[in-house]
Amino acid sequence: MSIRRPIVRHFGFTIALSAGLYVPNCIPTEFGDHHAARVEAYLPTPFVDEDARFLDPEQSLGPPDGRTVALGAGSYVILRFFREVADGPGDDLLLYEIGPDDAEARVAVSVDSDLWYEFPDKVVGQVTSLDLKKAEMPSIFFVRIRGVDMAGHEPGYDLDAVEALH
Ligand SMILES: [Ca+2]
Ligand SMILES: [Ca+2]
Repeated sequence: MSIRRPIVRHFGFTIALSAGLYVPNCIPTEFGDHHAARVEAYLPTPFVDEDARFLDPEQSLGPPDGRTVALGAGSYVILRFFREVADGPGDDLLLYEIGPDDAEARVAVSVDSDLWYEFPDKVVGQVTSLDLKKAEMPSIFFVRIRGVDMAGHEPGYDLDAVEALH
């Protein structure tokens, strides 16, 4: 094992970036990041106080932690993984939602954030798993989650995290 590797692992992307080692779309899987790592785009729920704490899309990054962004009707968030998420055996993505309100959302995936595949079934419930096989994409980098209703006190689908299983 080289000397550099444990340093990069320990300090994560900050060191990788400052050292000029970061190449887009080429983060090695050894970084082990299994969760959405960046907010690529976000449209808040219309007509809701933009300062409301549940309108912070960064609450949907990283592992599930109980903190969420509320995706009401008309809103969406596009999240990016820092590594390629492959269509492996069985389901490939998990969405974590919090709330007893049965809020629903629509999920789409993309490798380039240009061409999207939106899954035909709305997601609902605390944990939803999705199989990229349906998208007919060998791998993806981006996941888009669209709110479709205003259920609950924090209106819409309360997204906590998105996890890659492979
Ligand atoms: Ca799969
Ligand atoms: Ca969260």
